[in-house]
Amino acid sequence: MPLPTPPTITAFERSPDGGKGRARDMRVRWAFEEVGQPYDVRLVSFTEMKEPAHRALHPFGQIPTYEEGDLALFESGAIVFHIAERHAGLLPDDANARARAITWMFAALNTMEPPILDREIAKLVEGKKTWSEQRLPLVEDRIRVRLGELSGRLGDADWLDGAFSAGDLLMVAVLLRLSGSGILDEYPNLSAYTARGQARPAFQRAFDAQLAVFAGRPPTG
Ligand code: GTB
Repeated sequence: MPLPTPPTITAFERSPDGGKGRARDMRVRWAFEEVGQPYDVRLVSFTEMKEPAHRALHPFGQIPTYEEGDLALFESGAIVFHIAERHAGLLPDDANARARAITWMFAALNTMEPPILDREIAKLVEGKKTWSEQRLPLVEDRIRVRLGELSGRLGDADWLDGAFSAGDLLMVAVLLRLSGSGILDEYPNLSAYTARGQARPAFQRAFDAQLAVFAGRPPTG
């Protein structure tokens, strides 16, 4: 019996961070690792991402995408949700607990990630503008508001709602975008929470797999 063909995702052929876990294929890789689903990776260049063949998979010309048989998906959150729905381990069986875990997935992507992304744009894209120095503290304070609220909700729990779920996976992936900023360190329970996520063997396998792509390659391209 031939083995079923694993799903294929796309990832950067060259990454600005050299594969240190920031690009959004990382959260998809992590979800696969959590549920024990093998996957293939097709690396795409920045040029290829904007070509019609890739845009047929991803209308915005980005990574990650997901292909399995005649199903093609884009959006890391939708892909993680798809994986979590089809395999045990990332969403609870109880209907209400499952709905709450899905709510945390949305909270990670719709409430926490936008101000964090705004900070990256403020630094990387707008960093040389004359007004950047005035704007950045405002952006960072908006992040602090959300982190304070999240920190209050998490309290001293290990995970956001009972057992580790796809909600935690996305939340940790989003919070990790603050690594090196010092902002997360202001919230010890959130620092400990992200460290707990990073310590999961599935996270480690995903991180190592993403990093391995870039071994010996320059970080951008
Ligand atoms: N909402 C979409 C999703 O969640 O899947 C966003 C997808 C997205 O932003 N993809 C980025 C992309 O393809 C890669 S993840 N960018 C190329 C383009 O738009 O042309 C963003 C990212 C990339 C690299 C780093 N890094 O190296 O630090 C961090 C984050």
